[in-house]
Amino acid sequence: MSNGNLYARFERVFAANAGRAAIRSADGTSLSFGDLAHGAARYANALNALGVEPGDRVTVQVEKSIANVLLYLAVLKAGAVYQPLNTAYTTAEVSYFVEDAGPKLIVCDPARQAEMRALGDRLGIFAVVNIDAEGQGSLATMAATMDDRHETVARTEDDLAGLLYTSGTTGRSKGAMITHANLASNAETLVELWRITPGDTLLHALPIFHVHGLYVALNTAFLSAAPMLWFNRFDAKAMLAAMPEATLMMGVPTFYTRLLAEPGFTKDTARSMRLFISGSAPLLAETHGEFSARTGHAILERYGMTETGMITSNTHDGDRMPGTVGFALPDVSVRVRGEQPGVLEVKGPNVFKGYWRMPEKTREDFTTDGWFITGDVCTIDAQGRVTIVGRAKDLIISGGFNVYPKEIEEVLDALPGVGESAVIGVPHPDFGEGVVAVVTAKGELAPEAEIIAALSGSLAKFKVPKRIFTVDELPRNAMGKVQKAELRRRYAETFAS
Ligand code: MCA
Ligand code: AMP
Repeated sequence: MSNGNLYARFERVFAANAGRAAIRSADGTSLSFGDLAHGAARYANALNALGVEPGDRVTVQVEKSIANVLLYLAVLKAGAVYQPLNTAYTTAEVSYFVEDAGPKLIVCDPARQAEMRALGDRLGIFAVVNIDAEGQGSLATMAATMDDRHETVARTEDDLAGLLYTSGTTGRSKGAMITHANLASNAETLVELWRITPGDTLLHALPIFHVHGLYVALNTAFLSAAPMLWFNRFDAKAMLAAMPEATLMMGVPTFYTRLLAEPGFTKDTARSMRLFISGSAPLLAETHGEFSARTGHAILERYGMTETGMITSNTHDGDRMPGTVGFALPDVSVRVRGEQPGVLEVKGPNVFKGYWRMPEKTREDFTTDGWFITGDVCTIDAQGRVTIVGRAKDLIISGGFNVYPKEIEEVLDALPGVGESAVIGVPHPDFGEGVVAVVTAKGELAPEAEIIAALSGSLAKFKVPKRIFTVDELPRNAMGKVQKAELRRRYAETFAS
């Protein structure tokens, strides 16, 4: 039987393209596909030397770097389970994810080594090593001394490749168990659908701790042998400078609004580009229109989730309709039961295996006939075109990052002087939605800036409300439920530019 390990597919591509450039970054670093294979092997040997065995989780919270890519590949190659964490997460947030996942190894930034070692000691985790923003650190040093041959571990397609945490509207964050087959099917489908070939060059500026930058971008580039121009973070001017050498870009809507804000961004800048893809948050029809007027390119919008990878996409050759997310991918099925609009349900080889050690939560999020319930409220037209019209889940998406109001409200409510709170998302010119909190006072309430500072101690920066408003009372309906729609109306102009 052939090896179901996703890395085994990459390995074949890397071998066939060994001499070609795979990743180039602005600082002059350049790796061929052969270098990727050797680097992944060295890191995999380092993981093994640190005691990592097939099925073990490896928690990774490091700044984006090419070394981080090698680590991702190595975890797959070693048959272990990759658990990436947003670099913005505070130690308090990371503790939960680590405790829940029970990894064999933590890879962190050197600045967090002492904290993570202490956490590791508390949880009985054997090894804590590091990689910094330049790709240096104890793990990198160790990998450099390792053999560059390593036999890719055999995995079945149903074995876990990744454990990606997503928060929920209620309760604790859940680890989505992603299999090798989930990743392989989704990446293969996208390569075909978006016509990605070795002749493409992908601008990669997304973080690689979430599905978009990690699985959608990296896996499709590796499977298709498309080289990447590498950016450790998104910077509109740097993207413009590199764009004439690229053909393909993937980004969240904020990338596109920031590019449009650059007067130097013209049709000429985009002359070699073949395809711009957007996802993770709604792309405003206005942005789509402005982009096409400026560059002549219709942005292709697609839709997905951590639990499912990509679900729908506009087509490569047909209309790319602003405001819609296109059609179910060829091997994916979607439905809305009952009246439209309704909650979209999805089935297919892309759908995850369930939530890590949470069979109850898994059952709740699947229908009895096995469809995953997305929580996105959609319409599906007669041709099968999907439009997202709302969310059944109380979720804010800010610059492509998910913020769950309940989590912020709980932290706010625990602050002295706060009576109760409601956290909402309102239109934001840069982030699409901006996080706003509305609170009532109980006794003496600290000034807005102090509340924001207090929240920043325990919550990732992107979750912290950009504004906090105080009211005498929160608006409630007859059932006593806070009327968030009313609050969103009231504070709609908060970030109006
Ligand atoms: C940074 N800040 C943010 C955000 N990012 N605040 C709210 N929302 C954000 N997304 C904070 C910073 O900490 C800083 O705070 C201030 O805002 C301004 O930072 P700035 O320098 O403008 O930010 P940046 O570093 O340029 O980052 C903006 C960004 C980044 C490039 C848009 O957020 C980003 O890379 N987003 C991509 C997210 C993504 O990959 N999502 C995919 C999820 P202060 O000034 O106070 O220090 S996967 C997914 O959703 C599914 C599966 C799918 O379909 O893809
Ligand atoms: P995550 O939990 O980070 O994987 O985020 C998944 C959620 O992002 C989906 O359930 C949608 O609500 C949202 N999302 C992803 N792509 C799009 C899109 N193109 N338009 C609107 N919402 C999107």
